[in-house]
Amino acid sequence: MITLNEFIIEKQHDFPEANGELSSLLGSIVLASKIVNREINKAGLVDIIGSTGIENVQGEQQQKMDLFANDVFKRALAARGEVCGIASEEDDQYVVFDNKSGANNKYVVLMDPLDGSSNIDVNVSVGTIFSIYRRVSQRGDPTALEDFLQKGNQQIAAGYVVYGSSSMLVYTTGNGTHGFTCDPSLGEFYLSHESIKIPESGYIYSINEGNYLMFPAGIKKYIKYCQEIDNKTNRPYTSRYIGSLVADLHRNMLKGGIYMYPSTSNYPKGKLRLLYECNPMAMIIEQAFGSATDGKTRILDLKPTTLHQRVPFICGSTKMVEFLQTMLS
Ligand code: P6P
Repeated sequence: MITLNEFIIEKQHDFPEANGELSSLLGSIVLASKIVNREINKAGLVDIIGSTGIENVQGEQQQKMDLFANDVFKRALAARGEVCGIASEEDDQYVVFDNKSGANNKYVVLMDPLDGSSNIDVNVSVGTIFSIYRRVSQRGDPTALEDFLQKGNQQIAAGYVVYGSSSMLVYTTGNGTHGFTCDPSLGEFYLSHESIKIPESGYIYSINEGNYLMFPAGIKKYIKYCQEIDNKTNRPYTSRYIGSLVADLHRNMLKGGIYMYPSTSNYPKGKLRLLYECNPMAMIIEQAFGSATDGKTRILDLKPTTLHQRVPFICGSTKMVEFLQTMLS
């Protein structure tokens, strides 16, 4: 039974030049996720569910838990002192740590502190998503927007926490994707899924079919394909969609499947955010031998232009993603 912190330290030795800063940064994320996990597990008992009545930069109703999680992760990252800046789904602008030590730090973190938070009130799994880069601006200078607008293929680490029937932290530093399950009696994450490999194909498709009439023709064609009787299984595919990206992607990564959030008339560029949802999830899924595209281009190769930009997002089992793309071209 190896703990997450032991695993992080052990894997640090994979990077000869590592001097513990990334391990320390990951440790602050682990600490914050334990605090958020504790509050989510008793959300119905304390005044922390429901909306704040404030609309966030995304134009969505900010949930009380969104603000709580955002604050916990930012304070944990600031306290550990390894980052020079943070960008969050919940904040319009990125946060700069410009005190003397902050300006000398070499990492930036982008995060969706609580994805799918509207599900909390009905006890459906939610998640945290994070992405870590080395800054490109000069150490000692103020953190710059360019530090955050890097291609996803420049990430040095990415991960998510799924607060579900059990809570898991799944992350990669580019040497495979590994999963850790929280033992609530100890509040400790233990290695439970080393080197996750998504089945190269599967029979689960995840999409909000309520938007069917708004989908591009190729997506409609693929959904109809999934609903035909498959000659191997003699049944149609299974539709599984719970409206929580982390939970939907986590299930599909373990069982095989495809998640789609294409462009619609409500979201002409897609709904999901490139920097702190699609890029980290794409790195995680690719390190588990899956694929992630916007329907044409590999997600990790997209050049970001704005902090909160949205992209169409298709990810999961490689053969399923590749087959869908033949219907989109
Ligand atoms: P819809 C949650 O708000 C989220 O960002 C993802 O977690 C989820 O997959 C998607 O949006 C759900 O969106 O439009 O289907 O409710």
